[in-house]
Amino acid sequence: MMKLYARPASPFVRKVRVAAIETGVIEKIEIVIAQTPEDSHRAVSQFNPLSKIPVLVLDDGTPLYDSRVICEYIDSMHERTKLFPRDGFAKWRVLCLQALGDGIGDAAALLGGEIARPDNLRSDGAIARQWAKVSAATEVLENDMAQLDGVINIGQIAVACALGYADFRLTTHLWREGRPKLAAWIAAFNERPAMKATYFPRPK
Ligand SMILES: N[C@@H](CCC(=O)N[C@@H](CS)C(=O)NCC(=O)O)C(=O)O
Repeated sequence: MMKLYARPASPFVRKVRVAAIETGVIEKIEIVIAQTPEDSHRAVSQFNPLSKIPVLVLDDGTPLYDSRVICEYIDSMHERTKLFPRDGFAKWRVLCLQALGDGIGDAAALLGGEIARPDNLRSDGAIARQWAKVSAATEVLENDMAQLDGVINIGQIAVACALGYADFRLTTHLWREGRPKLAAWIAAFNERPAMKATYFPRPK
């Protein structure tokens, strides 16, 4: 079995898990979930000098990171419809959509972290900068929903996992306002069994 090093509420881990479920490769993966950042560091720093999850350790011990590389590796291991289009311009569009989705995830994580800092250390400028990224990215999607059309691909998965993470992480900055089409799209996408199987609720 390959081993996927994970944390419970990471959009990037979720992306890998959704890709693995959608392609059937999940059967070959054991998921190792660290409950604290310290446990995660202990588990993955030997495999990834950046000490970030997800890391996929192959059967021969080779570690792969980050989520983009892992998802593309997973996509090489099955014969179903490919999540990464192989050729033509569709490939670049899907990779760019993945980058947009991952960027929303990065910005939501930084935004959540900044909001959680003590009053005297929190930077309104940093909050505004990260929120502007989430807001602009969701606006670009809202204004051209055709980007999300077509058979399931890694770009759609990245966007869905990032928006799910924003729902989980942010209580004061809500991306759904003014984004009704994107909200409807994710409601439908969330019905996929792979999204349901990897859902994590907002903490009480
Ligand atoms: N670009 C990376 C991002 C991974 C990432 O940001 N992981 C976070 C958790 S969501 C992490 O492990 N952070 C711990 C740290 O930075 O020390 C990917 O796509 O996998």
